[in-house]
Order: sequence, then structure tokens, then C-alpha cells
Amino acid sequence: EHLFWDTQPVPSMGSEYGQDSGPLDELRTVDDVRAEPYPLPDKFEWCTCNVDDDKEIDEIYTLLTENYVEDDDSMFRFDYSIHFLRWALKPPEFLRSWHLGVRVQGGGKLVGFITGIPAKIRVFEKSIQMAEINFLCVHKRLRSKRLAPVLIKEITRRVNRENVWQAVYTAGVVLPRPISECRYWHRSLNPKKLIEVGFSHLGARMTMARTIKLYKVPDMPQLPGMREMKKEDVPRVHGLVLNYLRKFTLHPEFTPEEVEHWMLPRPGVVYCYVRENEKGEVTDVCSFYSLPSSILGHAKHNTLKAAYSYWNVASTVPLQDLMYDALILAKQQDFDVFNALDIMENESFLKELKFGIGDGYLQYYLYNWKCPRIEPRGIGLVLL
Ligand code: YNC
Ligand code: MG
Repeated sequence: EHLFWDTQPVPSMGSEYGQDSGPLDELRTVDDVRAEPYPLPDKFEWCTCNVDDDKEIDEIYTLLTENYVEDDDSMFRFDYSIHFLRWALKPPEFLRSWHLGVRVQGGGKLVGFITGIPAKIRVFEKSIQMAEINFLCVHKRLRSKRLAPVLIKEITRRVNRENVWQAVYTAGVVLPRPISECRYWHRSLNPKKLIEVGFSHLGARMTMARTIKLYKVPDMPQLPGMREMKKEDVPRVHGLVLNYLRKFTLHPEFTPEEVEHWMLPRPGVVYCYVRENEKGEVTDVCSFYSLPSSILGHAKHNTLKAAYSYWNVASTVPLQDLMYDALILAKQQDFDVFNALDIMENESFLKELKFGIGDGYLQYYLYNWKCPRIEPRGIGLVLL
């Protein structure tokens, strides 16, 4: 049924593992890994993409903007910005060789892409150096030709050559075999536009005026001491995030440098706010990232501005109150919708803050690792 995935070190669909955790493949060394890239069909060649090069990042941006993930009805397609892609692909210790492209032979058009970034991930009681795999994309005109398995095998080879043997990834599709099945929830900030573009619908017995009133939020944060995160906050925010994430079965183990990279505000990319109390101590932090979607074939609107919930730690206030301020701050930044998964402790505020459940699922996967399944509330990892 899965001609490719059935050859890979992933659990088969029906399998359950009691308390068993560990690699699925036999242990190997870097010298056991083939030194040559996998062959591509004629007419194509591998390239290592340099995301610092303006021309190359433009090609990646164009490939993804025209060919990356769409919703089931092809109404929206992710539109990751160039600044976002550079941020996503250049964390501390990133490897250029893990930014893998496929071109038409002779340095021609970029038609395929997949990336890895390094991350230390804790799952159950074990800390593992992994690759986070993302941005798998094949040009629409080259679909269903089995290029994706070659991209996956080649990124795996490049990751293995760095002595890394496990990976984590998410996808909207079901493959062998999810460790967790999570759902997106959506909080309208600009309901009129969301209804106009078909993202949401006017509820039964609701008028537009009542709907706008229902989703209205205050102009200013409601908690005292909310402000943007600054560089000086990194050690304290690192402490808060590291300590908080420990309670989840699957979570990253960030260094201070990674917290600085992933959380310091970048306009148009990532937004992060802290609460500083009367004594000048930072006690709470919330963050979200900007991932717009192209609205396909709409006369009036081209872009849906979506904020995605990221790393949030409430230590002196209810998480719900912190996330209410996150909604207010996202509205200030002109986002149309605020999205959050049902992971971490998000269930504690989703209904109360008027999020509605989405239709899609997000499946979490590990490569070459067997372990018991994890409930969404045990997931402490957000991939971009
Ligand atoms: C997918 N999303 O099942 P079987 S998420 C993984 N992730 O294999 P072909 C996928 N595998 O079932 P197409 C997949 N989607 O026969 C499909 N597959 O065993 C499998 N879409 O290949 C599929 N981006 O080339 C089947 O299919 C085989 O031409 C079919 O290409 C697929 O980034 C794709 O949704 C997704 O661009 C590239 O449809 C294409 O359709 C496309 O004939 C729009 O492929 C964009 C899109 C996916 C976003 C993401 C995470 C990817 C994870 C990949 C797995 C990583 C494993 C770990 C590697 C490192 C290991 C170490 C250590
Ligand atoms: Mg293909």
C-alpha cells in the first residue's frame, strides 16, 4: 500500500509499543552511509541551496508560493515570506547541506525542495539529536512521479552523514505512522474578511454586525507589564521555556542561543512579548509567528494574514489571560486570524477564547524511533 514508506524505519500502521522506546534500524556509523548522492531521473540534478543568496531564496520562495501546501478545497496556499524562510532555515548550528533542492539539469529551474535543521528533542525519557524535516515540495507539473521518495532518501543520507539518525516532522497526510494526531483551532480577528474569502461562514441566526461584535477584542493588552521581548530577556525567557517544556512527553531542549533565535522579535516573522512584574522580573511570555496564505482566485482579497501560536509560558497568570493578550497583540499587528493546535495546555483556553475547531489534522511523526503514542496534550513541540 505504501510502496516507499513500507521500506523505511517507521512503525507500521497497526503497531503499538508498550513501554518500548528506541531506534528501529540497526545501529550504523557515518562510514556505513553511502558517500554519493542518490541518483535522480534524467533531466534533474541535486543542488545545495544558499538561502543567503537573494536569487536562490527568491527561487525557493517562488517554488513554495506556487506549489506548497494547500487546503483540501484549494482555496488557500501557504505563502512563507523570504524573511521567514531565512529565519526557519538558519537556526544555530544549521547545515547548508540540509537545504536540498532539485533542479532541471544544467543549473535550470528549481523544481523540488526539502530541508532539515538540527534540534535536540526529548521524547519520553530520552534526549536525541534529531533533524526537523520541513518544506518538502515538488513542482505541480512533476507530481506523482516518485520524486518525493528520492528527496526523502537523499535528505536522510545527508542527515546520516552528520551522525544523526532520527528525525521529527509533521504533515497533513496520514503516513506510517503518526505518534500523535493534532488539530488546528482558529480564532477570528477579522471575521468580515474571513467570511468574504470563505475561510469561515456566518453562523446560524447571526448577522455580520453581531459576528463582528462577538470577536471584537480590546485595543491594548489587559495584563499589567506586557511588552516586547528584548535581547536582555533571553536568559530569563530561556529558563521559563526550558522549565515549562519539560512537562511534555515530546519537546525540544533549547540552548539560550536557540531561544534567542526562535523567540527574539523579527518584524513580519515572529512576535514575542513578556510580562514584567512590579519588581522588574519577567514572569510570563507569549509568542506567535506570521504565516500568511495566498487566497486563490478571489477578486477582492489576495492574502490571509494568519498568526500561529508558538511558545507560551504563564507562571503568574492563567494561560487563558496570557493568550487573550496574545490575541489582542496579534489584532494590533493586523492579523486576520490566530491559529493554535490542541497541543501543550492549549485546551485550557481554546473554547473560552472563542477559537473554532478546524477541519484539517496535523500528524506528528518520528523517523527511526519506536515509542508509545502521545496525546496532543503531551506534545510540546511546534514546527514551522
Ligand atoms: C509527505 N507530506 O505517501 P508511499 S510536510 C512524506 N510526507 O509514498 P510522489 C509523503 N511522504 O505512500 P508527489 C508526503 N506526501 O507510496 C506524500 N508522501 O510509500 C509520500 N505537495 O511520491 C507518499 N508538502 O513523488 C508516497 O508524490 C510518495 O509528487 C509519493 O510528491 C509529494 O514538509 C509532495 O504537501 C508532498 O509538493 C512532495 O505532493 C507533493 O505528490 C507536494 O509520487 C504540496 O510520497 C506540498 C506538501 C509536504 C509538507 C513536510 C514534512 C515532510 C517529511 C518527509 C519525511 C521525512 C523523513 C525523515 C528524513 C530524515 C531522516 C533522518 C535521520
Ligand atoms: Mg513526483
